[in-house]
Amino acid sequence: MEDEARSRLGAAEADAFLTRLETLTFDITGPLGRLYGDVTDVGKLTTELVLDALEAAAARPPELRRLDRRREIDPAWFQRSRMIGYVCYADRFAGSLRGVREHLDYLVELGVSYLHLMPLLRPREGESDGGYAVADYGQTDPRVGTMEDLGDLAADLHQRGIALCVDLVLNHTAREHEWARKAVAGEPGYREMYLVYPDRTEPDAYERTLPEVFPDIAPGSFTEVPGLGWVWTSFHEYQWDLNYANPAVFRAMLRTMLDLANRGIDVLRLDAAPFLWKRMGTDCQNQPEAHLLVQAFRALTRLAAPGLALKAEAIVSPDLLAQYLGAHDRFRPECDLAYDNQLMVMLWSSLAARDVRLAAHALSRRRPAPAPTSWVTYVRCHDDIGWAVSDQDAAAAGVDGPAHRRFLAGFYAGDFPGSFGRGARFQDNPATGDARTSGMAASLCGIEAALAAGDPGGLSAAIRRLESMYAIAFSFGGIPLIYMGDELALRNDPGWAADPEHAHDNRWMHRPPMDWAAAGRRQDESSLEGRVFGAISRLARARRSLLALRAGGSTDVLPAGHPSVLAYRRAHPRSAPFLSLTNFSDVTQSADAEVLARAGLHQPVLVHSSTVPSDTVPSDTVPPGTVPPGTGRLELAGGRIELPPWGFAWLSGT
Ligand code: OTU
Repeated sequence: MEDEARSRLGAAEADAFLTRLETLTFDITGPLGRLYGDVTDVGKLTTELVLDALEAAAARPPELRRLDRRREIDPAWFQRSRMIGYVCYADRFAGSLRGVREHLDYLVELGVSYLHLMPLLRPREGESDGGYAVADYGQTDPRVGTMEDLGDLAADLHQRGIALCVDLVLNHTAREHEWARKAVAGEPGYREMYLVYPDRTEPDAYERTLPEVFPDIAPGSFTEVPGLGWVWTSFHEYQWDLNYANPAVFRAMLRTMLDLANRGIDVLRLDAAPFLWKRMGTDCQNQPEAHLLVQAFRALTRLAAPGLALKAEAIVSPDLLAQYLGAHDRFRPECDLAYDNQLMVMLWSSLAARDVRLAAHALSRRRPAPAPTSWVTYVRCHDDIGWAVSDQDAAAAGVDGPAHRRFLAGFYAGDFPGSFGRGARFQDNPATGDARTSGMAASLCGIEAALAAGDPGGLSAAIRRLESMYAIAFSFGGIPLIYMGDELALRNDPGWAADPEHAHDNRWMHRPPMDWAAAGRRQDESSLEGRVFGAISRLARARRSLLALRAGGSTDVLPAGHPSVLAYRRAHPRSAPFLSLTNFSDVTQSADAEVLARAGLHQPVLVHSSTVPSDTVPSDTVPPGTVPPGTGRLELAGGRIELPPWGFAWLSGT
C-alpha cells in the first residue's frame, strides 16, 4: 500500500493518506469484519476498498485537498455558531443548478453558510418520491443541470464560505436503475444486489413484525415483479431496497460517495439510514449492522476526503437516534450530523398545547450528542411531521399519549376548535387514529388563518410564533436549518395537487416553488415577508456572535416556574452561559427570575428577543419587568421576567 500510495499521490499527500489509514484502520476493519466476515475474505475486501479510497484521493482536485487540510486542522468546522442552513429543491428554488448560482447573494443576505439541495441525482421518470428513487447515481437530474454544473456550484459556494449538502439515497434504488434492470433480465450477480424472494413465505414472515412507512400510498413492504419474484420495497413499489449483506453493494455505494465528495459535496445526507439492514422478527430498522455500515462508510470516505461530513436521516426515537452520532457502548465515529426530529415535534406540541411540560420532560432526559458531532435543528422539513410522542413521556407529563397525538394531528389539520393550524393529515389511519401532518410552517403557525380572516392582531401573533420557533431552532444547539420559503412566510402551495405525479401525496403542499415576487418585498418591514425575513436574518446575526450556541457544548432544560415557558441553558467550555426563554401562550407570562441563577447567569445581558411587536404591548411603552426588544437591558418586576405572548428572550452571562 505504501508504494502504491506514494506513486499515486506524491510524497506529501501519500504521507497524509497513510497517516489517516493508520488512525482509521480499526474503524475500517472492525465493522467490515463483523459485516462480511462470514461471506467473504475480509482482508481482500478491505484492500479493495482502501484502493478505491486511494484512487479517489488521487483524483481529488487541489482546491478540495486544501479544504481537507483546513478541516483536518479545524475538525469542528461544522459546529460553529456561524453555521446556518438552508434547504431547497434546486428546481423549485431557482429552476436549475445554474439558477441557484444566481441567487447566492440572497442566501448570504439571510446569513446562510450551509446549503442542502434536495435529491438531484437522476431519478426515474414520472413519479419519483421527490427524487428519492434514483435511476443513476453517476448523473444529475438533466432537468436541473449536469455534474459540471454541480461542481461549479460547489466551487461558487466554497468561495462564499457555504458548505454544500446533497442527498444520498442509499437504502434503495429506482426499479429503473441498471442493476434492477439487469436483475430482471437475469444477468448473473444482479439479483443479489436486492432482496428478492421466490414466493410469499419469507415476506409474510417478515411482515409479521414490519411497520408500514406509507400505509396509504404504498401499503406493504414487498412488491411482486414478474420474472423475478417478491422484491423488498420498504417505501414505494418502484423503490427497491438494496441488499447490504452483499459486499458488492457496499463497494458500489462507497464509490458513489467518493465520487460525490470529489465533485465538491461537503455533506452527504444518508437517506433512510435506519433501514439498511433487515433481521427476521424485528421491525428491520436500527439493526446493529446498519450502524456498522455507516461507520465503515465514514472511515473509508474520511480516508480519501477528510473534509466530507455525513448526516444521518434517521427519524427514530431519541435513544436510538444518538447512536447514529456514534453514541454506542463507547464512542464509535459514525455520522457527524443527525436530524433532531424530537425537538421539532416537541416545539409543535408545545405550540398547540400552549404548555411546555411534555417538551421539558422529554427534552431533558435525552442522551446528548457526542462532543465531536452536532444535531441539525429545524422547525419543518420536506416530509410530514410524525407525532412521535412516546406514551412514557406523555404519562410522565400527565398527558395521555394516544389522545395527545390525535389532538396534534387534528389541531394542525385545522379541525380542532380554535385551532390556528392550516395543514392537513398525512397517512391518516382511521383504524388506529394515528395521522401525521403536512403543511408549511407559516400555515401551521397561524399565518394563513390570520390572513384569511383579515386579522392583523392574529397575524402578529402568528409571526411571533414562527419567529419563536425559529429562535429555538437557532439556539438549542446544532446547525439550524431554514426550510425554503419559511423566511418569507410562504404558505401551503394551493396548486400542489395539480401535478398528477404529486396528487396522491400531500407532502407536496409544503414544497412550494420559491416566490421571488414575495422575496422582492423582504426589505419592506411593513410587509409580511419583510417582517419574517427581518426576524430570521436577525436571528442569524445574533446566533453568529454567540459562542455558547456552537455545537459541542451542552443544552439543559431548566424549570422556569410557568407551564407555558420553556427555558434552557446552553453551555460551552469556551463561553459564558446562555439562556433562552420562550412563552408558548397567547398572553403575557412570566418566568421565575431564579432561572437566571440556575443557568449561572449572574449579570444577565439581553442579547436578542422577539422583534415583532405584540399588539397587547404598545411598542412605545414597555412595562417594567418585561423584555423589551433589542434594548440590551433586562428589568425584573417582582422577581419575575415577563415575556410577551409567543415571545422569546435570549440572555447571556458575562
Ligand atoms: C426519507 O424519509 C425521505 O426524507 C422521504 O422524503 C422519502 O420519501 C423516504 O426517505 C424514502 O426515500 O419514512 O416518512 O427513519 O423516516 O427515511 C419519511 C427514516 C420516511 C425515515 C425516512 C423516510
